[in-house]
Amino acid sequence: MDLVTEVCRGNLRAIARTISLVEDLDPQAEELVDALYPRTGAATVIGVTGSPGAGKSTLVDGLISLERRRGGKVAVVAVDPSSPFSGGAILGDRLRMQTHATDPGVFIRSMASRGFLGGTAAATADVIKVLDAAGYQTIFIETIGVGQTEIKVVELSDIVLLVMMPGAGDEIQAMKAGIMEIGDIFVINKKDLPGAEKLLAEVEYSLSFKESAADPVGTDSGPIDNPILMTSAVHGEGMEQLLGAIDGYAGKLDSSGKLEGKRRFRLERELLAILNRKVHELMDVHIEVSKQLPGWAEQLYRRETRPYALINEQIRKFMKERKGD
Ligand SMILES: Nc1nc2c(ncn2[C@@H]2O[C@H](COP(=O)(O)OP(=O)(O)OP(=O)(O)O)[C@@H](O)[C@H]2O)c(=O)[nH]1
Ligand SMILES: [Mg+2]
Repeated sequence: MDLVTEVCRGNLRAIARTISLVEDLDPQAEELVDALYPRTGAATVIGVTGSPGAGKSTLVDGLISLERRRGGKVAVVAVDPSSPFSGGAILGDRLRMQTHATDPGVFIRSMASRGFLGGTAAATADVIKVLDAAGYQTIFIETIGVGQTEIKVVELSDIVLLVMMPGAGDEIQAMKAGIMEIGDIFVINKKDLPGAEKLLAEVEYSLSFKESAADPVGTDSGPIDNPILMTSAVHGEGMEQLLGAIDGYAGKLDSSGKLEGKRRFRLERELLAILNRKVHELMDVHIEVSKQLPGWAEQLYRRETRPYALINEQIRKFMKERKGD
């Protein structure tokens, strides 16, 4: 099976296989991703994050239904945290999207986040490319917005939905500037529960302080207003409005040039991440960094060497050896 051709045709088995290769950092994956890259760029990537149990999956499930009615193919990538606190969560449990299990226009995939920070983000970025090339117009990435990994993953999105619910300490969360900064669209889910109005007031208050200067893209068309919506995902309430807000936001991102800026910025960071990883791998192959580390640390501990002198010396050695290649 020619994976590239089959992925572009939307062959589900080929897509799943390619994603596995990407996740496993298989040597084939680089070539596959490169071959698929020219076919990417059409998908809208929507990050969905927020506290555990806020209703992210239920919301995505509802959005998929609406999106499917319009005829678009939809993919969902759920990044599962490897943190010991939520490690017990079964992926299937986190994904309340069984409604769409048999719909060939919907692709749902879970990814376990990897040990090191860049790993998940890099793998997720490549998984998004595979799905994009496979013709999914909308790609949701669901993460639990607690850790660094999740924030990294969210950075891969064109639009980020921050999902909150009343009575979960989200009132306090809302006050944290960092968490407000990552959201484009704010969703107060479970509006059927007490405290939803209070949370809405608090989110509105916090957002009034949101610094437009923090916009990393730096286009001068001015900031786009952040919509705040109230939903009851489990009852299907507010879903059309949410989809409307997403469409509206996407339209403004596009027409203002911010989407383009965001994507260029993302590519810069992606390239830098690949470069960092490659340089690291290269060094590892040639001077076996991981194996040497304990010995180096021992030398340092005994004050037999100094940190920068040691590393600079290793780099010098490496460069000299490379010259002979
Ligand atoms: N009352 C109420 N419950 C809801 C609503 N939306 C979702 N729930 C329930 O909240 C629970 C968690 O929903 P999920 O969609 O799994 O939440 P999640 O944010 O994806 O959860 P994690 O992925 O585990 O972080 C489920 O029992 C849902 O049925 C809502 O609008 N109102
Ligand atoms: Mg979930």
